[in-house]
Amino acid sequence: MDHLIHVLMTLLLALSAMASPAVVAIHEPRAAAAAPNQKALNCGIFSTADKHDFMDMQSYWAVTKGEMCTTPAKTCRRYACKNTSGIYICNDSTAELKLNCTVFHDFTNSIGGKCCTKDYHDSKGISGRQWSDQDFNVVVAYGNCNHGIDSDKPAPGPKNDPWGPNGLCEDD
Ligand SMILES: *[C@@H]1O[C@H](CO)[C@@H](O)[C@H](O)[C@H]1NC(C)=O
Ligand SMILES: *[C@@H]1O[C@H](CO)[C@@H](O)[C@H](O)[C@H]1NC(C)=O
Ligand SMILES: CC(=O)N[C@H]1CO[C@H](CO)[C@@H](O)[C@@H]1O
Repeated sequence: MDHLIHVLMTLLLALSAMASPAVVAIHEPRAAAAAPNQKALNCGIFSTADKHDFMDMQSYWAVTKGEMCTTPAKTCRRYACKNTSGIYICNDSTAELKLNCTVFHDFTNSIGGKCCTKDYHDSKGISGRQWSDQDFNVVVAYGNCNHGIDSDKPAPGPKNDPWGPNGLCEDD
């Protein structure tokens, strides 16, 4: 009996010794470059996207695919467009911006959660720019899907129609 207990104890110790390296590995710090953090958020500064079309794009745009998002220097690249709504990553730097698309999800979530919060029934427009601490920003705004992905910069509309076809951005 004593012998059996001894064997079992030894086996348990051996198993826990095998298990522990995996546990340690999970807690190891990530080696990759620092993930971008969010800085200032500007709401309603551009012609708007439609809230429903934005929500729809959120479910399939690049961030859902785990691919690399490559944005040329000094360019706003449109990563999704639906009817008259767009999602953009704008690289302010003179170098190409290449990051895993998944890092941008929190940026558009921030815009969707904090900008133009009024109910869709009362106001369907949404626009916003979420800045990062790494020389790029992410934008939800009006988009002309007939234009090339790098040819439009998000902007306010003309004085007589600043919000564009999707209407104004309003908060509760
Ligand atoms: C991007 O990140 C996701 C989630 O962490 C990961 O599954 C995917 O493999 C990464 N893609 C690349 C190209 O590294
Ligand atoms: C597309 O957007 C315009 C306004 O920008 C709207 O009048 C039209 O109904 C939309 N079409 C669809 C199919 O959602
Ligand atoms: C780094 C880069 O990949 N490209 C430029 C555009 O913005 C990025 C932010 O990651 C800057 O680092 C660049 O210099």
